[in-house]
Amino acid sequence: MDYRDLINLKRYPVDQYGEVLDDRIAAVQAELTQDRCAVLSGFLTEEGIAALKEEADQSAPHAHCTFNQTNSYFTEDDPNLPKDHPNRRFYDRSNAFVPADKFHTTGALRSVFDAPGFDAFIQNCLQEKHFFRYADPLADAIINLAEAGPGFPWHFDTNNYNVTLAIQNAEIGGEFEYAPAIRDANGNENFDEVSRVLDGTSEKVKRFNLQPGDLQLFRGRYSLHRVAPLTGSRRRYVAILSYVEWPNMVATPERAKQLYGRVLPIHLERAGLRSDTLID
Ligand SMILES: O=C(O)CCC(=O)C(=O)O
Ligand SMILES: [Fe+2]
Repeated sequence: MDYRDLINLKRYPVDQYGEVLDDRIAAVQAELTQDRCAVLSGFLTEEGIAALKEEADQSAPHAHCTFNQTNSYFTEDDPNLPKDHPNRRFYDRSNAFVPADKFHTTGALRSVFDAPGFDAFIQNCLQEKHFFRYADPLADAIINLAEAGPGFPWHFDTNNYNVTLAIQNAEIGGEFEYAPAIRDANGNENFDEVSRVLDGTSEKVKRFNLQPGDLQLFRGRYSLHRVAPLTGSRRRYVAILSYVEWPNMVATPERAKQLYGRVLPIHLERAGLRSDTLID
């Protein structure tokens, strides 16, 4: 498909340097600084929304579904801590990813992701110096689908930022909720406020539903966030586009198996060559 039909280039002329694009980038940067979150509303055209929804519907049978229990830190239980410590509060999570290799290179999702100027635009918005596409053939551009259930419970991301494209909302629920910058890079975990968020009594929580066609940039390593539980028969669809700090990075074999249900030769070849796995 032609990206010019899918991306709202009047508002976000990613393929054309100039004043309009500079203004957009500056606005996104300001939002990110203020809130750790920026919503680029109406990033897709109506045709783009319809095409991505169609692609999500078609690819849904290929989703790899997992169910587990997780705390906000994706760590093991620590019986030495008090029972109500955030570390010990586990929530149900159900998750389904359609792996990247299930999407045609000429389909809607890849046509948006591969649009000229798209990567540079995102990099400029995020002001990231080291910025590469995730090189994992299962994971660089995926669709996350959620059916009625617990959503994605409160957590901190293991990666520095997320780039998501809203495709379809659930009938009820599925809002994005977050407490900006609730912990910091200096090891201040702020467990008291984290507990209040988990209890539903924090005043720091912001809440919104993205609309189909919105692009969201979010810094989630220090901002506790969740996708609220959802109900109804319509699935929630978001596309997740992944970038990392280093070239040639792929998931560990364990992670690929867990998230996508498969391991490719590239995961095994690269295993052991990396120092960490900072990608969710
Ligand atoms: O589905 C979303 O909107 C965001 C999910 C999320 O928090 C994540 O993938 O880390
Ligand atoms: Fe997250």
